[in-house]
Amino acid sequence: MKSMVRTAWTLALLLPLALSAKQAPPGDQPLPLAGPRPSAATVQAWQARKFGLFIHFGLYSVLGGVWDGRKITKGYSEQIESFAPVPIDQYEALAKRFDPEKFDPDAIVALAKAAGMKFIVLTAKHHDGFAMFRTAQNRYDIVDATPYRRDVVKALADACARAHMPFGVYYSTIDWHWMHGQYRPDNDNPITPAQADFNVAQIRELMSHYGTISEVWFDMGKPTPAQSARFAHAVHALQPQTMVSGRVWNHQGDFSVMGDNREPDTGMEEPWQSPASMFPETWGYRSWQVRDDLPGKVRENIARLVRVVSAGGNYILNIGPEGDGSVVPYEADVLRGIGAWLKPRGEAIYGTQASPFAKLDFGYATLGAHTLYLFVEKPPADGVLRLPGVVGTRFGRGHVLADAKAVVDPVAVDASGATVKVGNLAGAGYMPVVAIPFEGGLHVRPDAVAPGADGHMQLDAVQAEHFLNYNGYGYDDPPTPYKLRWYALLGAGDYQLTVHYRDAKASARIDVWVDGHPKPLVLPTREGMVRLLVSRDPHAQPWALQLELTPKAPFHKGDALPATITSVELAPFVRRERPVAPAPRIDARGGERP
Ligand code: H79
Repeated sequence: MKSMVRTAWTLALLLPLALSAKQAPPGDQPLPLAGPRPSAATVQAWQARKFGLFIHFGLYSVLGGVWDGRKITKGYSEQIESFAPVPIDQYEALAKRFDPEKFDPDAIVALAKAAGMKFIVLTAKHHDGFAMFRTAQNRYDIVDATPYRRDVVKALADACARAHMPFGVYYSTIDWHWMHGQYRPDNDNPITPAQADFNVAQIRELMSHYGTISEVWFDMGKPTPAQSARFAHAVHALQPQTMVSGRVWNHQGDFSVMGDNREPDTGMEEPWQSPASMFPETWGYRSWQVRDDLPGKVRENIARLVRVVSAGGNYILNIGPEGDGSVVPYEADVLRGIGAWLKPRGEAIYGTQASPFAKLDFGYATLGAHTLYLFVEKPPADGVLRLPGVVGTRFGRGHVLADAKAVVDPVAVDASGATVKVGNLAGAGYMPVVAIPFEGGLHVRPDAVAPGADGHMQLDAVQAEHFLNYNGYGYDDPPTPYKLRWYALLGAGDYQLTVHYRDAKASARIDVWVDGHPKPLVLPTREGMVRLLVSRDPHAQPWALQLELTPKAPFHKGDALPATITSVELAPFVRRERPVAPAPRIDARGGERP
């Protein structure tokens, strides 16, 4: 069953078309966001950071993926308690051996800086329920239960404050200590009312004693919508500017989180983050992990960082320190390797916007205020980088970052877009970055669908840009589409629009947006088609009609399209005036004149 759910989830990501309204739990409507929330300026600053350090450190680090002399290969090593499984009393007894004398918060902050990372998130409490901070809720914490007796969250929070490094905490809402080992393989446990109270009490501690918390990385469990809202509110009530992760579930977060080691493949309008581990098999320290090909690991993470940033997200890369608190040398080397690449190329990453291009055959792009950055993953044989859809943009002369010798020709623009020829990039290192300044705006026309010879046009769901809601009812709940967008090469005029759909909810209502103007549409049956007369806006961009389908406004975060849209047809609508036939003129002889 679990693998079926997972397959469905993967398919849903690969094939947004497979998403359908019927996958959402029946009758559940996401709660609107209430109470104080981070300001637009906070969200912008959070988004601008782009690259951060995740640290999985806890009692499990002592075991390093080994129990009873066996390498535990199943599950992540931070979850060894459930996967070995380790008898609860023996797991809890690990606290007496937990003495991370080599944990050096200032050195960790310095390492993050050397990697070019702009924020740090530490596991304050993972699923094992062991608090890496002093809690008054029980004695299962690093101060009360270990010989170390020091508050690691506090030590790292203070080191971050000294270095002006934003600091956040990971907090799992499940707790095997509390739940006495009710393990579920996907950690989608319901949260009891008493445990929710316990969580809120610990969240208050974390939000009260550790200075400014940049984000709370809630994870796992299957809280009710009301519990998710309560957890988010517990954070915001004390620190309204703290960003809450989408894994508080039920669309109550301030940013969306992709699956572990996952990236989105569709457009994102929300702030979002992609969480990554050094090796997909574990986040916590695994002593027997094979760590080879250091340069390959550095390149893999540069590529992931670039992909995520070019899609508009933040990349948070994890290290798993050993039980004595030391950072695994290989992992430190990976971070320093990324930093060596990033330092001279930072302007292409930090503070940039997502790529304006849906796809580039040579690699990726990001957008600065006055500069387009091109990341050349696969240098074309002819050295020509093609930028489809660019129109009416005044480019300056480009250059290659960190390589003063590489020659970049002037940008040429023609009907199919812009091209720029780049000289030999052999000296520019891995993933060369070409920076091309522009004046005013950069104008890119997205892919548009052309009509057939009769002016009739069919827009299939596969051709649409899909916008998805993430972090719904738990880790295995697939993302749901809330917007489809197409561009159609149609001129001014009126069009008969036909929406084909299936799996519609009862009395489903959507809005059909043409050139930014909505028109309501009711989907009358469970499956079928429905027509609407629409007009192009003569003041909109003349080159194409923009069509969007959304839930009926006002819709809020988490609402999904109430049906699976399969296609939309557009046909020119000619107003047939009832022909006023000229009265036949009768000649004198009674015959009609021609
Ligand atoms: O803290 C890390 C994980 O321990 C936590 N999220 C990240 C940041 C997490 N807990 N549960 N899950 C993620 C969801 C379950 C994921 C699974 Fe698996 C991955 C189920 C199957 C593959 C874990 C690994 C269980 C079996 C293998």
